[in-house]
Amino acid sequence: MRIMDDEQPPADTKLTRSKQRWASERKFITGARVADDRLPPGQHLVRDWPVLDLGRQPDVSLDRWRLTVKGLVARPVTLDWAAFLALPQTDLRSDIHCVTTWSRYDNDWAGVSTHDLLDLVEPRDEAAFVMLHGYDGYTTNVPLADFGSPQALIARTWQGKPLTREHGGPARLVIPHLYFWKSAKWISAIEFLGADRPGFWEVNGYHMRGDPWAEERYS
Ligand SMILES: Nc1nc2c(c(=O)[nH]1)N[C@H]1C(S)=C(S)[C@@H](COP(=O)(O)O)O[C@H]1N2
Ligand SMILES: [Mo]
Repeated sequence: MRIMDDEQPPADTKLTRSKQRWASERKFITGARVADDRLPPGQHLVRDWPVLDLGRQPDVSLDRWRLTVKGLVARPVTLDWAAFLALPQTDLRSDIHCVTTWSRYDNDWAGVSTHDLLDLVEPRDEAAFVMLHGYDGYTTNVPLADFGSPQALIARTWQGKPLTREHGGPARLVIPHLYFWKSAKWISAIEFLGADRPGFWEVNGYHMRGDPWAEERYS
């Protein structure tokens, strides 16, 4: 299929409308203190792994896959799959917390840590935020400090197997200490910015940072 990197995803869908309504009603906000040190407030545990996206799951073959790193960096780069695999590979285990209230513990990921990616491209001093772009046209923004968390990586496997297309394969971002909408599936570009800019859900009422322990669900 065609890679829809420059096309905006449709904002007027049933999912987008109900999630906009949740934001205006501040649905799922408990105001509770942390239930335990692992499960954030308002979350419940699941054992399966739900699929959530805008309903377009791009089919990006490995030979056409590219990851572009651009913006306020000393050494912008476009990686193909071989170049991505040639970078240091890291194993990380983490929990998932989705803003729709499910959490899933003990996900084993392998891929390139954002720390190693930052070493490669060297963000300029002015860089303070990152915009993530997906092959489906999705965007989401995070502070640079969160992007560079030691737990964050561009994952290509989950539980030892290649990430499936529905979960964002060939490669997706994982930033486990933020709500999972910040973890862009089918990642196509990483853009370093001086000033924060809202991505897809952030335009639609969702938080610019998205810390689950602070219940930063909505803006
Ligand atoms: N490219 C892209 N990434 C995305 C999304 C999307 O629609 N497109 N949805 C986000 C949301 S809202 C969630 S909760 C997680 C879901 O990831 P999963 O389907 O692997 O559980 O992906 C996030 N990353
Ligand atoms: Mo989500």
